[in-house]
Amino acid sequence: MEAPVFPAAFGFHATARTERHRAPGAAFATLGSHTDIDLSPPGQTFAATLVHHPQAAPEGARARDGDTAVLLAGELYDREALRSVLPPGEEADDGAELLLRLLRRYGLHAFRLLNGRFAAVVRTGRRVLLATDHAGSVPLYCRVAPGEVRAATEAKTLTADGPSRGLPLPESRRLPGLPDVRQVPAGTVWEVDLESGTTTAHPTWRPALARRIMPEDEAVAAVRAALQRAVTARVPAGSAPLVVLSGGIDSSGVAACAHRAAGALDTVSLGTDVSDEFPQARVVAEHLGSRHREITVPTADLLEQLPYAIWAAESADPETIEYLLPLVALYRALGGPARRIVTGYGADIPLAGMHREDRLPDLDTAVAYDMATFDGLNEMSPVLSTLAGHWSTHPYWDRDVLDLLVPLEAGLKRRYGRDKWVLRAALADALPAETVDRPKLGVHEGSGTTSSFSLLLAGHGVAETAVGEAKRRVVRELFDLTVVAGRHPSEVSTAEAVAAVAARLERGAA
Ligand code: IOT
Ligand code: MG
Repeated sequence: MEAPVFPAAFGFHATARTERHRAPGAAFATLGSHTDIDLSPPGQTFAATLVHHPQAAPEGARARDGDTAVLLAGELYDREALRSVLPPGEEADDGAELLLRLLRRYGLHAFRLLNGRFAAVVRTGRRVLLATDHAGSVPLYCRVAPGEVRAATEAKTLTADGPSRGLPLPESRRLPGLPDVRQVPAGTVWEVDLESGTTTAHPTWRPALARRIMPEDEAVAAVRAALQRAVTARVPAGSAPLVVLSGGIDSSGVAACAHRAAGALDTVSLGTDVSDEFPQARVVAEHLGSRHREITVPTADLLEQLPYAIWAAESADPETIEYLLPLVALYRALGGPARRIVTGYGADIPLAGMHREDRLPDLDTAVAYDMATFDGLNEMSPVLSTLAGHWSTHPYWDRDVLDLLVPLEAGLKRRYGRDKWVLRAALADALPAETVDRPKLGVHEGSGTTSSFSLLLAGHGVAETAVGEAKRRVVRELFDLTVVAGRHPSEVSTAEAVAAVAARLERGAA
């Protein structure tokens, strides 16, 4: 079976209760149609609002069998393998139904089998399972109290609520300003006893800590094959995917694989009035014969979209937000019908691409650190694009690609004076030589975001040494307004937040 263009659901807000209850309406940042579903057992509640593409089939996001009901936002990439383990006659094509049958066979260990981009809630008898994919790429938040579990793919939908009755939960990220809302960690199933609220964590995936030695040619062939497989699983046959293309090795590699999988390709590049990488992206677009677009967003407009990026990512981490801002601006500027977008995001993490020197110990320190700290940053949240109606997916963070890339010994990542050597070598036949040899430029650099944000702060009198702290405060302020207080980002101004933070810093300094 071919992959559909859109998953059955982009997200959800779900309520499980030991009593009857009418769930409140949810205000998602995700753009789409809402479908209310009711999977309640007699006298109790298991109900949800799904948010989905208007032409998607939201029935695919729910399934039920006896006292077990499943809710699934997002998609699975190893569907064929998953189907192959089910007894004949029990195969299900996809989505929630497939998950339900796997749960029947493996219990909650079914989640250890999944390679996907999803968040799931399962109600089975008196237990509720809350599950994330290996990367936590679809954020999943919850509020747990005795007799009630509420879970949602956007934290902001859990704030409009009555008195606080939060329970202590296993180790998890708290959100600033939302004391009762917890984020289910990446690669984890939380098993909640609905009556008591007692919660047990079951890890389902962790990044490799050991490193693996491989002959050059073997590593190169494995990387090529794994990346192609991951991209193919994300590209529906018969329709051209859209690759967001900077012209760097990561996105160009994804574009080459996507072209190979789909036979046709659309690409788009973002630039600002300050800087762009248009010539580099054009080289790749011409080489692959993609239908290519260039979109220029003025820097001032880009910075005014900070509230949108924070509202979507639900993260107050200033560095991550700076990476995500140009992408959110690009998704919002696309216009036209909703698209399936494939990105090169995430390649820098297992390959230490943000790391710029030659020493292998430092390279592996960067990989180990980044793989230990990505959780909760939400840098791959689908909301970054679904806020404009588009579904995005990240082949470098495919579970099998990560399981290959992370453990490669550092000398394969940095070799012959090249960064990301193994990836460059894997793509040498598929891309122009100048693309394969091009050094790394971060998205925040290529689009001038970092310097424009710094300049805006300097323009408000923030001293150079205080710029980092000022950015942290501006991002937090915008988080409080959009995520915690629930203001729409169109009503929130970056310039005002910057002015307020600059004034406070000045008073503090005086
Ligand atoms: P970067 O690698 O520059 O960009 C990520 C993806 O965004 C690219 O692969 C490409 O698909 C898209 N993109 C970037 N620039 C443009 C553009 N001008 N036009 C169109 N598409 C573009 C940061 C970064 O530098 O992104 N991302 C790191 C990870 C951040 C660190 N996170 C962490 N330690 N947890 C990454 O791995 O991608
Ligand atoms: Mg990159």
